[in-house]
Amino acid sequence: HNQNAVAWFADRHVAEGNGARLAFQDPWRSLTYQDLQTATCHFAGALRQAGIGRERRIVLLLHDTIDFPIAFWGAIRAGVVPVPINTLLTVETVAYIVRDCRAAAVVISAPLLAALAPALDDLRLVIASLPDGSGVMPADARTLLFPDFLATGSPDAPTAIAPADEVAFWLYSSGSTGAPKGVRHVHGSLRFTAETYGAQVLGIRPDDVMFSAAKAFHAYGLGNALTFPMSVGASTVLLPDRPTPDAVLDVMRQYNPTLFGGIPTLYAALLANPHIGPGAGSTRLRRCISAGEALPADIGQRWRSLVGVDILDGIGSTEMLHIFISNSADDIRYGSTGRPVPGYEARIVDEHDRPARNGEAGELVVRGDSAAEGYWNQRAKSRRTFQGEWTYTGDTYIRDEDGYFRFQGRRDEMLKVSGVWVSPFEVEEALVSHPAVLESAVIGRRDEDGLIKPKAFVILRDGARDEPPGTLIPALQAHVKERIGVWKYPRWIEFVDSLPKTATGKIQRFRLREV
Ligand code: 3SK
Repeated sequence: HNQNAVAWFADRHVAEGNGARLAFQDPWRSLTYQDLQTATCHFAGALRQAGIGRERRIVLLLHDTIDFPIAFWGAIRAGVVPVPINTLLTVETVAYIVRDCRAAAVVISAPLLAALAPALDDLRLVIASLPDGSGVMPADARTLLFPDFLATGSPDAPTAIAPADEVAFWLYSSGSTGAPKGVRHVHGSLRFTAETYGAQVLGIRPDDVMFSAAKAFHAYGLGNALTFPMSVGASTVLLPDRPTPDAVLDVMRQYNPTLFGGIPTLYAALLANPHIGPGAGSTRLRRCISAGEALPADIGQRWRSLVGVDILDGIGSTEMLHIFISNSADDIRYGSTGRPVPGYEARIVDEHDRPARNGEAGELVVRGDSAAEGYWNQRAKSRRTFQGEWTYTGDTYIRDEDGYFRFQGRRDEMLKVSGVWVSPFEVEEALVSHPAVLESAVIGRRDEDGLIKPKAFVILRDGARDEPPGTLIPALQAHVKERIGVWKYPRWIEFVDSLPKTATGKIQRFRLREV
């Protein structure tokens, strides 16, 4: 039978008589599984009509509205490869990606058009999505409004017959250095992540309502908001705007989601919000998950006591599509990333690829069937990352005596201080456990003798002050020494109002090193 992912994730529910179930809602519109099937058939037909054939790429530069799943699944239905990308990228990066993947068209949220227009110069077809699905005349001849584009496609467009191993979509992974890399994922990987993490850790059920503050263009958000709910015929609430704490709390109160996907920075900001309380405003919240970077223990514990729900912290990667190590509902150890998700294997290796002993830091490598096929046109990088069945993550981890994995930092961010490895993350975690600290980022800086020592950038909580003046820095240094060891304390502490982050909330330490 056809292993095109759209058959299992979308059409199956209609065939089983569940077409009337709600699949997606955004602030303006909602979509049942039947509506989704019809709209994606139109989208596939419209691509065909526009002469965009099998395996061509189309870039999705979309906010989270119901046009996102229509374009993503419509392309997959046609055998065309959707490439969702981050809506916050600079015009230069968008131009690079559009060229790199040789996009045949772009589907773009209309509010982004003006700023990103120079990146789209060479495209023949631009499909503009207005947030509320309404119509405004397009600016030029090659630009079509989303509904007008859909109308050009016959709803009888056939679904491309695809094996599970055919590339279905790409994501772009932006490391701390170098140009973003096109990560090519196959149809079968979507189902694998849904049947492993989605079913066994998130524990998603047909009656769930999911809300992912992490956006659908990111692998974490894509699983949370699109594939996991669709794997069981559940529904998703989409928030097109930036997930500020106030916007998130509004969604929680309005839609009462049962599941919530966030990232540590957002959980920290929500905890600092005066309106945070039981269920974070939802009367039905039953499970929260976190990824993107390691969740400091203190944030998990405070969330548990204020909101009344645990946060299951895990780690995934764009290359592995979703989370492969995680805490789970019956096995939570705050401060750790948990243990391998059933279906995945993980090990830690030293620089000679030998297994590290328990407690010894090394690179995390992982095996599981959702690994990407490779990077597009980046052979050397593909060979470093995808070695046989194992994917090298570039993250430094230790496994403790009880088998729990603990994040130490990116491989290239670990600090050797006085001959001993220091994890920037461990120092950051110690700092945020101080009541005055909201967030922190730690990098290595050379002292007057040219030796590397930790330096911290710190955002203070509202109301926290250096009072009496000059006392807070020594207090924070003493706190870190006491918690994690005297040699690990930050020799310099700089108070800042914000930290450089990726769109998904990961601290960009390399940008702090440039300051
Ligand atoms: O950063 C993560 O932990 C993550 C999780 C799921 C999917 C993708 C990523 C990068």
